[in-house]
Amino acid sequence: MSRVVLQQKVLSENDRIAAHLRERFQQNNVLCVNLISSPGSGKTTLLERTLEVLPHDARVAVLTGDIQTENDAARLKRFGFPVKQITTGGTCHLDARMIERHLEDWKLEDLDILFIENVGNLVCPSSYDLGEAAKVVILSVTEGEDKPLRYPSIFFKSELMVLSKTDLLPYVPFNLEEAEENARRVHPGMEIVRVSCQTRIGLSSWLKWLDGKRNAYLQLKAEPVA
Ligand SMILES: Nc1nc2c(ncn2[C@@H]2O[C@H](COP(=O)(O)OP(=O)(O)O)[C@@H](O)[C@H]2O)c(=O)[nH]1
Ligand SMILES: [Mg+2]
Repeated sequence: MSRVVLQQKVLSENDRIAAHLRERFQQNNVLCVNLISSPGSGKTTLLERTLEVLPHDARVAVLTGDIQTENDAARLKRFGFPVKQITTGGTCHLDARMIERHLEDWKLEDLDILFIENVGNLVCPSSYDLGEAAKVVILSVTEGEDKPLRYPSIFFKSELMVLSKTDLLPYVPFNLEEAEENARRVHPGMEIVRVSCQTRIGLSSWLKWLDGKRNAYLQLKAEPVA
């Protein structure tokens, strides 16, 4: 079997499992958000800042992916919500089967939101549907304004871009407007929030987006299919 044919087979098997996951998320009213970025752009930190402001009885869980360590799960478990590490052992993305397997002993009916922190990479995660309701791409101000042009697929597929680490703007040559323009060239109308997890400025825009997304998701479900 040629490499291309094999890759197509793997992807279509992934799509089949992802479609089943999406159906299960919908049946159980779980909003699933897939966070994607380069390594170190601030995915785990954004989740820490999010979990710390949620009420203790919020029905939220996190699956966090990494090639090697359990460090991110340890950081996120401190907030008392269910968290599981998915260690891929070398694979540069999460796939739908990994999500399915790690959800086995959680009851979806007990959840309102499932966050997935993907493996740090702007290329491979964009090809693997995880059954999420939305992909969110995080771009930090230390990475350069041209990332959306260099990795268009993930910026096109993500509903929201979080421009992170904005507290560092005085120290790095990064043009926010240009980065946003590049993102919207690839994905016209893309939603964008500017956030610093250090000063917490902009976090409310992210939380507002999340809240709006959850409401829209529930509403969409309530509407009968024509
Ligand atoms: N200055 C600053 N540093 C940040 C911010 N968010 C994350 N970091 C730092 O960036 C590094 C990588 O963050 P992390 O959340 O682990 O990135 P991940 O690999 O995408 O999960 C850590 O040292 C964080 O403390 C921010 O808003 N401002
Ligand atoms: Mg992380």
